[in-house]
Amino acid sequence: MATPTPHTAVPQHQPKIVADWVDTVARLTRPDRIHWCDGSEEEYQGLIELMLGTGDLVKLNEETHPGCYLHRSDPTDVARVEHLTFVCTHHTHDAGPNNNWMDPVDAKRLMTELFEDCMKGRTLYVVPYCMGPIDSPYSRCGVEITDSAYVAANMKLMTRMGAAALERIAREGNFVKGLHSTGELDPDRRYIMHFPEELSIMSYGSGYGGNALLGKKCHALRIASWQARDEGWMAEHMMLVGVENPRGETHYIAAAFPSACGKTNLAMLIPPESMPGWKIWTVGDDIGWLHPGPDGRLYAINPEAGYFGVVPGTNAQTNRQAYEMITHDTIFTNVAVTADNQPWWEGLDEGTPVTDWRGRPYDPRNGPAAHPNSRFTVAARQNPIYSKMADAPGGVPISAIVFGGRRREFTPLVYQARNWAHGVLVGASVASETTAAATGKVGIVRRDPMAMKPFCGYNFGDYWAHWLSFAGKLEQPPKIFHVNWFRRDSDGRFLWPGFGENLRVLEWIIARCEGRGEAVETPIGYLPTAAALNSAGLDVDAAILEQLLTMVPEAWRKEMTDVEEYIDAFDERTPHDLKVELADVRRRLG
Ligand code: OXD
Ligand code: MN
Repeated sequence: MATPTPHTAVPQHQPKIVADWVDTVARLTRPDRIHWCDGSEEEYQGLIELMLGTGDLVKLNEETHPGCYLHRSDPTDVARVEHLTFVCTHHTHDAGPNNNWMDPVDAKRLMTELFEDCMKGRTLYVVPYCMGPIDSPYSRCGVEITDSAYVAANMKLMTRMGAAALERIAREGNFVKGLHSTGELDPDRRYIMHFPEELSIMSYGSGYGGNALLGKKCHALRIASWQARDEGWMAEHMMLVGVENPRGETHYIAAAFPSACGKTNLAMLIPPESMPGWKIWTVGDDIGWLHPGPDGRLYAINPEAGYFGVVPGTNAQTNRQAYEMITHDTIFTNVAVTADNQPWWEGLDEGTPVTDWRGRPYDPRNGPAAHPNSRFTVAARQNPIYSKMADAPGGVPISAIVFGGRRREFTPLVYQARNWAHGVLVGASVASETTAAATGKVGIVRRDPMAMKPFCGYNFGDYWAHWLSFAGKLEQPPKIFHVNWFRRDSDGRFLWPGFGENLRVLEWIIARCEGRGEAVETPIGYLPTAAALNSAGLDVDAAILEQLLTMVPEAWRKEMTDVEEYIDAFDERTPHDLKVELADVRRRLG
């Protein structure tokens, strides 16, 4: 006999397609209670109170940080788990060598066993959400079922969550299904499974953002990239920023950098004093959905409504907007605290930690006080430079796409691809040092095409073909660039000051988009001349600048051999045109 579902507080307009699924999940997971999230402030406060009661949250200093809370995660659950993340397609080649693959039938069997009865004694939260402005044709909805109040509260900050999303789902009749349980937080019983062919996700055993807030990486990148390929758009690991020049003209730039490589800082950049009149407007800091627009340009929306940013290093100099934004109404995860209960992290130039991220008395012998991947969750509207265009249903027109990685050697500060197809090769060639955003060794250079290695929901070979196809879909494609803020000298010191000074590079990029900006042609693309880069008030030696703007052929010959080896691993799925671009660069390099 079927187990009856427990008492359910249902909203008035409960779409049957969602209710039926909730019912099925409840029969499997057997929660004590079901809560349909309406997305209201009162509900958020209720979730906070509940977590203060259970000890899942600690209240921070109300005077200095009103509305701020600290969550300490399980110490084994602090980052994305790429080795436990799977794309489950009927044919293994559709997931590609860039993903871990499991047969969908086997994956379902494994996950069904894990989910069976797992919500006994817990509340099942139904979290309807919309990725993107609620009235945008480019937005897509999902429902996350979770047994974590922390996840429900974070989803409220990160997405357009609640009643309006549920109404849209009822109208459209479809949604991405995301099922999540923290399970026992046992690293040996932890899986993040994606079923792109049926637009669903099952995540078990982790409460960490990228594994558990299913709207973000799982839906808005892995599932959406698959949907985007089928529907003729792109879901990318890109921040989106409006750069306004002193004449009041704004260009929008999309930049794809791997995790923890400065997308949030670039999206909130503070112009240096020597560049008066420039303004920056944040559209998004992590994900961009890009669509060909009616005028032949590429338009972008940010599917998210909040930031889940890396905390360490944030201070009034590196990112004043973020620093101020997280002084109120913020959930911190895995930071340290001071004696008067203020949040503390490495790189904060004030205060002293007394308790580390694990809740132990701070002792430097135990490592950093805040976890290197400690995070803030905050609603985007708290950002003082949140773009008015971030809610525009049609998105913002993109002038330039910028790829970047964390490379200590030879990759120049900036260069421009010759054209769209060459730009796709530049994107496919991105490599970067690994960071604490995922479990595993930090600082190892790995290939991370388009910064999508952990997030592309299908075979990279097909993905590059999809990218190449946009040459025919756009009359005015964005210009494509590559940047590297992370070059170092032999003593490990950074050669480029970064942060606000990166605006000088954006200025050159914009000039190139407008058909200005002096450049020299090299085998890898166009590099700025030192004179073309605005250096008024810049504190960098001419010789260092020269080094940053030089292409070293021997290093690039080796680099392109590595790239070739990498893209060839995708066999017959690697598009011929990409190989042609690569051969062309190799020929130019001699
Ligand atoms: C993120 C990530 O959290 O890329 O944005 O890991
Ligand atoms: Mn990211």
